[in-house]
Amino acid sequence: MMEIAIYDGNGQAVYLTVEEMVAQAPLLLPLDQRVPGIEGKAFDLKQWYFAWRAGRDELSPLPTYMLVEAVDQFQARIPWGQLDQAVLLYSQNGLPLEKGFPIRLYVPDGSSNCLNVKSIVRFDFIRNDEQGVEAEFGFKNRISTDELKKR
Ligand SMILES: Nc1nc2c(c(=O)[nH]1)N[C@H]1C(S)=C(S)[C@@H](COP(=O)(O)O)O[C@H]1N2
Ligand SMILES: [Mo]
Repeated sequence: MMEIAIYDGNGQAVYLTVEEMVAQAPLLLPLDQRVPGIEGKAFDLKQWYFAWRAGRDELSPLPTYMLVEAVDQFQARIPWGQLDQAVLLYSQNGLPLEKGFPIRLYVPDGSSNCLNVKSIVRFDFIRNDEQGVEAEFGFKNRISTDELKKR
C-alpha cells in the first residue's frame, strides 16, 4: 500500500494512504469544476489541510509554502496564496490514477501548469520568512548543464 508522507513544520512525518486522505476531506468535487476539460474525482487541498490539522497546534501560523515531491523526484514549492483553488486528483474512470498515482496536484491559480505535480509521495507545509518568492519546480538535486560541462 502506497503511503504519502506529510510534514507540517515539526519535522515529524505522518503517513497516510490516499483513502485516508479522501476520508478526511470535507469537500470532494469533480476535477472539471476547477480544471475544465479534465475528468476525475478530486478534493479541495486547503479544506483537507485544515480538517487534517484540526485539533493539533491550532495556534501555529499558516504555512507560507507547500512543497510537494513525486516518486520521480520532481518537486514544486508553491506559495500558500496560490493554493486557494488547488485540488488533489485521486481517481479517474472509477479507478486509482493510471497517470499520477497515488495522487496528483492541480493548481488552477498557479503561475504554471508545471506545478500540477503527478505521483506525489511527500507534502511539506513550510513556514518561513521569505518574501515575494515565486513558485519553483523541477527535479530534485538536478545538476545543471553548466555543471555537467565542467566535469
Ligand atoms: N511527477 C511529475 N509531475 C509533473 C512533471 C514531472 O516531470 N514529474 N512534469 C510537470 C510539468 S513540467 C508539466 S507541464 C505537467 C504536464 O502535465 P501532463 O502530463 O498532464 O500534460 O506535469 C507536471 N507534473
Ligand atoms: Mo511543464
